Amino acid sequence: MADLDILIFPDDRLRRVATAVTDIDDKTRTLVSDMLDTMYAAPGIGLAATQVDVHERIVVIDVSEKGNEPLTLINPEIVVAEGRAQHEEGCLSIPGIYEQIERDEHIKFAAIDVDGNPYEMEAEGLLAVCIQHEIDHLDGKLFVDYLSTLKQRRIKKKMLKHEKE
Ligand code: GNR
Ligand code: NI
Repeated sequence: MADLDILIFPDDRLRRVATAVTDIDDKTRTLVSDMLDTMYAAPGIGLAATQVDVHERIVVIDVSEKGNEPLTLINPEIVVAEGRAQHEEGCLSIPGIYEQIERDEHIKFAAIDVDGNPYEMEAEGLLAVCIQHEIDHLDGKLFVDYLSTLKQRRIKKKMLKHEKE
């Protein structure tokens, strides 16, 4: 059971663009396992490798009520998107901040699982929101980037104030 440290906004390392995974080895499987432990312990419904300072395209998600349906997304890509919907989002890297964000409502995504098998899946609701939030992390983007510059400035100030405490 490994509990990894999560980077907190406005850490510059959250802005790095992650590189594609080329082979899934024991190191990858250990990282995925540690990321799942960290996500469940937080607790959160998703975690991108970027958040634990590993800049590879790896995401774990579990939006189930019981927290017993882990998904691993390696090199995830959205292949179809339809509609727009607003949802309240939070982020383990921006604790205490919750805002309404507009995203694609229905998506189809492609990814590779932890055994190296490619798969495609359709998603809507919270799962669709979470996948887009996590892929943004891999691209160095955060949900606060969609807010007004005024709100962004307030959030950054609040985070830096809490950091000093
Ligand atoms: O735990 C999380 N909850 C959440 C709620 C609404 C929209 C997105 C998320 S993801 C977040 C965990 C996290 O920061 N993942 O990067
Ligand atoms: Ni996040």
